[in-house]
Amino acid sequence: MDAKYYIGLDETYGAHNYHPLPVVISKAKGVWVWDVEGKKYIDMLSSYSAINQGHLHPRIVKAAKDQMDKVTLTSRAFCNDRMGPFLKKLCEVTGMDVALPMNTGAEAVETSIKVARRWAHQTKGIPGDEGDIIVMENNFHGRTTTIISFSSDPDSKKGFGPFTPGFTMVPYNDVRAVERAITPKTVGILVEPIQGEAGINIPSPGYLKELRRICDEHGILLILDEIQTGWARTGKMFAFMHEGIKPDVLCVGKALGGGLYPVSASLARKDIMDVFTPGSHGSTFGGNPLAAAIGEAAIDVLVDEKLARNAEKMGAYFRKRLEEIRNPKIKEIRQKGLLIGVEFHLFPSSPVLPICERLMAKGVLAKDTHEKTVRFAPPLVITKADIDWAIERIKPVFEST
Ligand code: IF1
Repeated sequence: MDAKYYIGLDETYGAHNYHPLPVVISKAKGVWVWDVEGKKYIDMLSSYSAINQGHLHPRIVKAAKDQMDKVTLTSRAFCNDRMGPFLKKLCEVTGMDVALPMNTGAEAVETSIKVARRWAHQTKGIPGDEGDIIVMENNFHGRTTTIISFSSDPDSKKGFGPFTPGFTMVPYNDVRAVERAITPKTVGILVEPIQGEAGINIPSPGYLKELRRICDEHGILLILDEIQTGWARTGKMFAFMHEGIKPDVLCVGKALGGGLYPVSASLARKDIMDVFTPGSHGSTFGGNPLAAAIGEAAIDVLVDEKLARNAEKMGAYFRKRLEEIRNPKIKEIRQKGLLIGVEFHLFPSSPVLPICERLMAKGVLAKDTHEKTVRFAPPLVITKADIDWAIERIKPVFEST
């Protein structure tokens, strides 16, 4: 069966909520994927940073297989022998006190919103239906009804109302705007350390530190969404570690599942998380033994293989190689570790999608973001030789754009 056959099935039987590049992947290993016709590509997206450890990392696959022979699901009606060790490791690697395991990123964000609101209700006396969370323009935190309620992207929202109130939007990377937006009803600030979907939008150095200061001064919570920036992607285990600060609430997901399974969590200071009581929040699958075994192995690989350090080194090398490409239509390269955006001047006359299609034809899988930026976020196990292989193919495409 060729690619057309599978794409036809998707189009006939699937909802039309995506416009994927027309490549049908049937096999993967490390930084490489193969399509149904056997053509090899380098994966420069890593499923939006969910495969930082590389496809089918043997240690994570083994952990999953071993666990599948024991027990995979207990629900939280009972305890299991994998969740505790997993949560302990999760707290140690993030520096947070306690964790609440969920499955998808959106659930981790929802959990964080709920814990922050209830904390403000109980400790600050803000009435239960009046708490306000400050969010940023061009944010991306997921797809639930509440989360899209505070999106500034009309595509994500149109027709999906009524929306959840309780969010105030300010421009990203604008400390003064945050200060101006604070009222006695403010619960906290929800922010991505780098805005992924907005086009690899890197704030000024010190931004998170300033937000930390504001939160301390006003007694409100700093809620960081590190679902995309976490797990070594930017050259540190978490992006907040670049600024020597700590959040009050932290959302993690994506690569915590090692590319095998959806595993996410909301982590917080103990006194904050204590507002959750039995019955107030939960998930059938959150913290299940299979997820916990995979999550533990996913963390072990990141730590033991020093993937943060590799992301830092390979990110700098990738950037240097991209900077060698000469084309006045390249407006800017934004890079932190192996989260890289190359913005073109082309938009709005033409979006960068055709560039990604031409890269695909050459064997490089990358995805555009917001029509003017090509994003590169390869698995963090990438080597110099892999980057050279990619650059050899990226260069002619970028030069002739
Ligand atoms: C899709 C984007 C990336 C995220 C941050 C929470 C979530 C995400 C910072 C929700 C998810 C994904 C969703 C995916 C595409 C992808 C994405 F383009 F949409 F914005 F990475 F850049 N916080 N991001 O980036 O996590 O519930 O999906 O597990 O197709 O919607 P989720």
